[in-house]
Order: sequence, then C-alpha cells, then structure tokens
Amino acid sequence: MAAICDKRKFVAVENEEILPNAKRVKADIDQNQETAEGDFEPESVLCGFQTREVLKHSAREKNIFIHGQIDGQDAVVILETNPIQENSLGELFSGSTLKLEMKNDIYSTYQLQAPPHLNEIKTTLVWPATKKHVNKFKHQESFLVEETKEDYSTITLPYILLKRGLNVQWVYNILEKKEEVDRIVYEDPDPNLGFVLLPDMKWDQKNVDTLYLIAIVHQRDLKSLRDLTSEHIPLLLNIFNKGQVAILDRYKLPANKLRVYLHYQPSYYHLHVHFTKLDYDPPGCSVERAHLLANVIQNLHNDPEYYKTWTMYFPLRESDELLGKFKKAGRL
Ligand code: DD3
Repeated sequence: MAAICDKRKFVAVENEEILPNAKRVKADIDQNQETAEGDFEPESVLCGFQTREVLKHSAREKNIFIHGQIDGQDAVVILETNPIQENSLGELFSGSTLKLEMKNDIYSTYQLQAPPHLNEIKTTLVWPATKKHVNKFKHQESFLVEETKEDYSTITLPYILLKRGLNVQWVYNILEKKEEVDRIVYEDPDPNLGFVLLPDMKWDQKNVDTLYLIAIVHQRDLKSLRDLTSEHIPLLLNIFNKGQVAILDRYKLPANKLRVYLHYQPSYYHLHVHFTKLDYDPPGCSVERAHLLANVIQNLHNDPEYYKTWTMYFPLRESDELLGKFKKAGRL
C-alpha cells in the first residue's frame, strides 16, 4: 500500500502533475482547528484512508459513498465514475487495449483499458468530517414535514440560528475570493443585488449534459426562501437574468434549457439559486424540495409576504436533527 502511494507521489512529481481530480472540503466545524493538512500532499491524501462503512452505493449511478478515517479523523469519500466524453472517443479507440471477455458469432464483449487520463474517477473528500456529514450521505427514509409560519419561528428558525454560523464558511470563502476563484463563471459585485455564479461541486464541468451551477448572493442576512419578500424581487430578477445570460455565453445553453430554482429546506442557510440542465435530473429537483425561481418571483409579486406566511412542505431524513425538533414539538 505504502509502496504504491510513494510511487504515485513520485510519478506525479516527475510529471509535474500536481492536482488530481480530487476536491478537499474542509469540515466547516472547528475552523480554527489545526488539521493534519500539512502532512499530506493532495495527491496522496487517500493513501492512509481506513474504510469504516459503505454509506451508500449505486451500480446504476456508478458511485459509492464511504465513511472512513484519515489520520484518526473521520472522513467521507465519494467515488464516481465519469461519463464518457464524446470528444475523447478518438483517443479512446486509438490509445486503448482491449481484453476479450467473450465472442460468439458476430458478437463480442471486452474490457477496454483506457489511457490513465481517460480513466479518472471523480473523487470528493470531506475531511475532517462531522457526524452530520457522515449522516448526510447515508441512505435513509424521508418524511414529509408541514411547516406553518409558527413552526418556522418556533422550531426551524431557532435551529438555523444555532447551526448556521458553523457550516457556511465555504460560502464566505467563495464570496471573499479565498477559494474556487478560478471557477467563477460570472460575478455581479453589487452588495445588494450581486451574486457569484460558479459550478456546483457535484458537477465535473466537462459534460454540459449534467450542467449544475449555483448563484450565491453577496448579501449575508438571507438564509432561505423564508426570508424573501417583494423587496427582494430585484435581487431575484438580477440573478435570473444575468445568470441565464452568463450560462448562454459560456455553455451555449439558452434559458429554455435550464431549470432555475431554490431548495426549501436548503442544505446550507445562505441564499443561493440552482441552475441545472432541464434534461437532467439532479438530486433535489423534485416537487417537494425545488421552487422554480420564476414562480417564487410571481408569488412575491402577488403577495409580498408569501414565503413568510404560507405553510411550506418539505422532506426530511430520519437522522436529520431538524426532524427530531419537529417530532419533539409534536408536529410529526
Ligand atoms: C457540501 C453543500 C456543500 C459535503 C459536501 C458538500 N459547490 C459545497 C464546499 C464547497 C460546495 C458546493 C457540504 C461545499 Cl460533499 C458537505 O457543498 C463547495 N463548492 N456545493 C462548490 N462550488
């Protein structure tokens, strides 16, 4: 094991290839905590990964979510096979070796051994990870929650205020240009109407068929849909219009090919808008969680307090702390 790691490190240095297709997400909790970061080169951080449990795996989606430890600290690793790129077909055919599996009449199957750069696995690392991160990726049953205006103020809001500061550091890093600077697709720097548009971590940025971008607002006091009033229509229209133009410019996808929406509940309480390709079903785009931005704008137009006053419905998973709060309040 160590030998392979050492060799890989050596090869990587020799070829001056520094960053593999791996992403580091520092756990948002304990921002000041010294991690073992300095002891690991990015290309060998997974060498000492000790698997604890497979959280979820899907042959169909070709991914696996693993809970383990690195250097004694909890970690989550997500491995996902990349889709085959049309523009790599030439190289794939000319540069690969075929291993025959079976042949019968005019039919034959093979395992194709592709050149290493066409054989990469998208890898996402959360380390050090909290229990919450581990739970997030565990396969779990969902329950539909009904949240009245009163439930929001007595259950959800106190929960958000307690937890919020902890897990949006990565968002501030993006807004302050401390991380992911080179990934920004578009920015409107206006403190009130402005936002940063960039690829979501889930998207490999290669395949436009699975396009997934997020617009993160510069304003820091907007937690979710529940905070929006008609006052924010200019902000929402600005994101809608400029986001669509930026995506047309960069990816040649027109507005009628895009699904533009907000989540409620969101996975992080700093207002953001999702832009995904219409002919692609990413996680979280179903009716119980996604609210089309176009509809949000109209609802606010018709009723300035729509999202502050109406009952909202959303799914929560078994181990979600917020679900526990609803149960405790006798609301489930
Ligand atoms: C997250 C929701 C959050 C685990 C995981 C992801 N897009 C992000 C850090 C940087 C990012 C995202 C939380 C975290 Cl795997 C816990 O997502 C991110 N950068 N969605 C981008 N561009």
